[in-house]
Amino acid sequence: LERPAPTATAALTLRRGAARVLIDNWTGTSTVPSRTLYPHQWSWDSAFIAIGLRHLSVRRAQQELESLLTAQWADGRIPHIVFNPALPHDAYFPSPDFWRSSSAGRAAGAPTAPETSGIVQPPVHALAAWLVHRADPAESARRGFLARVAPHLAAWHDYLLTRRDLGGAGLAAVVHPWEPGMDNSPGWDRALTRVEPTAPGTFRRADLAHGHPADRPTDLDYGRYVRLASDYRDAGYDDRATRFAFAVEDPCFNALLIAGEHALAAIVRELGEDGARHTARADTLTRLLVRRLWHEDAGIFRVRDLTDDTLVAQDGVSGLIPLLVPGLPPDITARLLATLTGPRFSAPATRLVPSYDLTGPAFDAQRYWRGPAWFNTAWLIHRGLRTHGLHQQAQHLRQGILTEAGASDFAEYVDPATGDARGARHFSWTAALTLDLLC
Ligand code: 9YW
Repeated sequence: LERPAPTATAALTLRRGAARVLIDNWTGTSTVPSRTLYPHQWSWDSAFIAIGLRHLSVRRAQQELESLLTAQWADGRIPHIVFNPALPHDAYFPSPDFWRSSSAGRAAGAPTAPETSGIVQPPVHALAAWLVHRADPAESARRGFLARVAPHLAAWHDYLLTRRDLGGAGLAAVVHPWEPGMDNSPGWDRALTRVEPTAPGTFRRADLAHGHPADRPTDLDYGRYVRLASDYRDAGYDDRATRFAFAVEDPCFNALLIAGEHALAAIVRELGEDGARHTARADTLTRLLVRRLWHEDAGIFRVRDLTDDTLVAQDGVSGLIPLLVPGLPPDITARLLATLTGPRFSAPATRLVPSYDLTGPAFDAQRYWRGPAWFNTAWLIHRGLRTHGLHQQAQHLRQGILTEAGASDFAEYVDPATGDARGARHFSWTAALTLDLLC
C-alpha cells in the first residue's frame, strides 16, 4: 500500500527537518554530504545542495558553488572531492595523500591548495547556478554571482567536451566508476572485468566504519576503483597520456551536460551576451545522445563501453535521466515514460525509482547503486517529467520523494519496495532536494 501524502503540518515538519540537516552539515564554506560517511566537499552533491539551500539562504547557496569552483583545475576540470585540510587523513579513503593532486596533478593544472581528487562527477553545476540565480535575481545581480561563475562553468564544459571526448564522436566519457556518481552500478560490471584489482590488504576502507558492508560496494569493487585511480594519478591525470582500462559514455552524465549547456545559454543571455553557442552545443549533444546511447528494443538509454564500442545490456536509472533533456524526440520521451512506469522501474509502495532494473539479473534492493532508490535521481526525473509537461506523473513522484525522505530521516538511499532506510541518515542532498520540492 502507498503511504499517505504529507499533510500541511507534516510538510512544515519536513521542511524544518530538511533545513536542520543542511544547517548541521554546513562547515562554514560548504556542506558535507554526511557528517560520518563523507566529511569533505563532493562536487555533484554541492550542486544538488545549492539547489535546496537557495530556499534558506541565497548567499549560502552561492558560497556552496563558489567554494567548489575555487578548487577547479587550470584544465577546466572540477574535482569530485575537495578535501577539508582540518580533518585527519584517515577520515575518508582515498585520502589526499592517495590522490596527491597538488604534486601529481601539477601539469594538468591542479591548484597548490586545497588538495582534491583528480577525477570528476556529473556536471550539475550550471543548472544549479542558474536555479540559485533565479531564487533571487536582484541579489544575484548585485553580487555579480553569474558574471563570476560563468567563465568557470564554460571552462568545465569545454574540458568535458574536448579532453573527455575519448570516443571521438562528441559525447563526454567517464574514466572511473566514481565519475558518473553511481559507483557500483551493474552498468560498469562488464568494463570492470578488464581491470586488475589492487590487493585488498594494501588500502584501508574508511567507509566500512560508518556503513553496513551489505549496503556498500564490495572489496573487489574497491580494489578496481583503487587501481583505476592510481593509474590515472601515475600518468599525471593527463587525459591524453593515460591508457584508460575503463572508459564509458554514460547517459545520465551526458544528459546533465546537455541540461548544463541549456543553463549556460540562459546564464550568458542574462549577462547580456549571446547564448547561441551553448544552445547549439546542447542540440548537437542531444542528437549524439540519441544516436549513440538510445536502445530502441529496451526502451531506455544504455551505457556505451568505449573499449569495444558496445552498448551494455544492463539497464539502470541513468538511462532514464535523459528525460531531463528538453529537445528529446517525442517518440523517445513516450518510450522512456513507458519504461519508467512499467514493471522494471516502478515501485508502487514507495513511488520512487530503483537505481537498477527490478527484474534485472544483478538487482539487489540493498546494495548502493545496484537497486536502492536515490533521491537525487528521483528529483532529476521529476524535473524531466515536468519539462515534458507530464505533470500528473511528476506529482506522483514528488509525493513519493517527500514521503520517503521524511520517513527515512533523510536517508542516503532506500529499499525501493519497502522504503527501509539504507546508508547514511541526515544526508544533505536528500534534505536539499526535499526542501526544493516543498518550496
Ligand atoms: C563513495 C558523496 C558521494 C556521491 C556519490 C556516491 C558516493 C563516494 O558518495 O560516492 O565513497 O563511494 O556514490 O554519488 O557523490 O555523497
